[in-house]
Amino acid sequence: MNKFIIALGILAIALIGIFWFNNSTGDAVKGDISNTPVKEFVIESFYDNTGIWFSLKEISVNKGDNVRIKITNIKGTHDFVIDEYGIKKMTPLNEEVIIEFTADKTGEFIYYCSIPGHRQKGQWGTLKVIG
Ligand SMILES: [Cu+2]
Repeated sequence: MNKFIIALGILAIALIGIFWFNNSTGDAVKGDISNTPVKEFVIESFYDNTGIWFSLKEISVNKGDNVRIKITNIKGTHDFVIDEYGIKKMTPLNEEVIIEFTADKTGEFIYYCSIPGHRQKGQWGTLKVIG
C-alpha cells in the first residue's frame, strides 16, 4: 500500500513537471510577440513665450519594440500625430493620454502637433526606429 502511494506521488510530480515544462516552453514561444518589453516615454505638451513644445525632442527605439507614450497636455490645446504610424490623438488639458504601438517600421519619423501653427513654432520631435 505504501509503495503504491509513493508511486502515485512520483507520477503526480512527474505530471506536474511535464505540465510546467510545456507551459514555460509555450510562454517562451509566445514571448516573442506578447512579452516583448514595453519602452515607455513620458511627454508633456505646452507653450511658453519662446514657442510651443513637446518636452521630449527625440524618442529612440528598436524595430519591433512595443512603444508606450504617455502625453499630458499641461498648457494650451494640442494633439499628437505620427503620420507614418497612423497615429493622431487629441490630448485634452491635464489628462494623461496613452498611445501604444509596435515600432514595425524603421527610419526617422516626425511626431508633431497638428493644431495650425504649432509644428512651425517648435512642437515636433523625432521618433527613431533602429532596425
Ligand atoms: Cu499643439
